[in-house]
Amino acid sequence: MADDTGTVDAVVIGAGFSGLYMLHKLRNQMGLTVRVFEAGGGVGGTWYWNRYPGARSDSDSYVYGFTFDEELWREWEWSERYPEQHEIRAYLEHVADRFDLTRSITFDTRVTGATFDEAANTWTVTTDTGETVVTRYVITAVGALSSSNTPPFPGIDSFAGETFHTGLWPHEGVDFTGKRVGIIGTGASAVQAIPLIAKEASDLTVFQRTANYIIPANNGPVPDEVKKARLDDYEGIRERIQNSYFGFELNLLESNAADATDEEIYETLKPRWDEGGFGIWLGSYVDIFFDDDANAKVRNFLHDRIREKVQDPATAELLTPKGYPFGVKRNPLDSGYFETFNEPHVHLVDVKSDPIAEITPTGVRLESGAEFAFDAIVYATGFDAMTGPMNKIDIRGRGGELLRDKWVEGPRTYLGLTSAGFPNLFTITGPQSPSVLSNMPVSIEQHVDLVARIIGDLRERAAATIEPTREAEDAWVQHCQDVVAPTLFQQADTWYMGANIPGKPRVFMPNLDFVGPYRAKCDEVVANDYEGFTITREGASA
Ligand code: N01
Repeated sequence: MADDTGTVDAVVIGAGFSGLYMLHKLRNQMGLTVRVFEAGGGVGGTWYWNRYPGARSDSDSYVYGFTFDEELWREWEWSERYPEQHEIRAYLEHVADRFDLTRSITFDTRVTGATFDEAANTWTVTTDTGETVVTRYVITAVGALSSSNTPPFPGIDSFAGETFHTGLWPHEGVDFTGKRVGIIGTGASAVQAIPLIAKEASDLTVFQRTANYIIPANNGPVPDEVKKARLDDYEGIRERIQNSYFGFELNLLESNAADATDEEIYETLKPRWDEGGFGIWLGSYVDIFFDDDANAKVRNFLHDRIREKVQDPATAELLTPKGYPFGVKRNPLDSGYFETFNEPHVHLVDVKSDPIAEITPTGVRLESGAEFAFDAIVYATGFDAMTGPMNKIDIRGRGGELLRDKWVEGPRTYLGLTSAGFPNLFTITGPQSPSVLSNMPVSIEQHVDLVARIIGDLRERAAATIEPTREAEDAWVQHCQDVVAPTLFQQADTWYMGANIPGKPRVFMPNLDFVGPYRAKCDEVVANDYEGFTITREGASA
């Protein structure tokens, strides 16, 4: 199929990590014609939109990039332990240039719909700029956290000052110097932004609904000898992260917190705390994910650290998470978050006990009647995660079924990559894959490689479509529930559970098989001649 007729082999939605690599794979390596549509004005996805102060990845930079090309991996040098937003965007621009990707990407264009034509076995993709493209394959590379959530507070449009959402930050930046700022939310975005906004604002009020377990990032330059050792170990690092639990070089301990004395707990956790990063979470005792008593031992350690950092006991108490286990809500990493609350111009307001009633022309009013006046309000209120970006698009499969209708009780997929009744539609790091429970670039590479493999096989067989059977899908949905059931993950109100969006079904959305075993499962499906899938030939129906 040719590029210039409105007909292509594949349409990719999104030009972040996933979309860029998918384009490279399909167009450069396999020779397909591909159109990529990207809502932003440049490449980067998450890193195009999330430009709030302090935005950086919580993954160590040496594993926060592509590994599919050794030269690319070697030639890009990150400046710090964690890559900062500008740097990640520059990296992705470099990737786009290096592989000549931009010419196949249409920017400032949002895909509004994709409809499957059962007679032709093609998809018709429409955009908000009025384009229509017919294609054999649709790959959603829309990201799990790209549909920003601003709670529908009454009066939200009445505020006379400036408002910002962390996930849609102005490109030119924001100067808060001398301003009275209110920030709603204390998730990973807020935890990064608050210390920096506090440096500029004359007065900063933080509205907290749920205190988070927050771990030091311990960011800084990486010593030269560490950099060199990593450069010498490309194959090893790649192999280890691909077969790991979470896409990092972190392994859960074989020993249990339940069996450990308080001293042993301290000796195990303190070096991980000092090291910073996810080691205290994803490289710690395995039983903290299953056993609340074991989990409580780690919680106690973390509570002590908060009391060490926050001077005012009442504020420390409010910043201490309660009512849910450690590690089942995404832990933010911080650089001076707790210490910021020692500043006299920074105030913490508990909106769990006294929720926000409305946004007023001058600021925020709580249910108790307490009022706060601001020059600017920052919504650090997160995203309609995982299913949100997919559900924004009118994706119609066989019989005109809308994907969002099919998913009304929660996502239904096979392997988190495909959905029955939606042939040749692939969802990179979609719900029910490890996705957000992993270091994303690792899972993205795995899914992109898998999709390319599937499409290559289909073309070799001159097949028209692939889609999962309802039985395989039902079994996968059940499997995802079975894996999470014995864990503590479902006890907390998290965006993993859809709990941050009023009315969203309460379903644990990621897959908890872990990165390595999930990869092995996908490989097994392919090796078993696409077990669980139906493959049709041209002219045949499923
Ligand atoms: O969003 P969040 P985020 N009234 O959903 C609060 C990734 N990320 O943008 O916890 C009052 O975590 C809400 O309260 P509660 C990362 O995976 C990565 O910070 O629901 N408050 C919460 O405090 C992360 O997990 C990186 O009770 C309300 C906050 O808003 C994910 O993105 C950096 C409210 C939202 O926190 C999302 O993080 C940043 C209401 N009505 C983000 N509604 C890096 O790797 C919501 N809240 C660097």
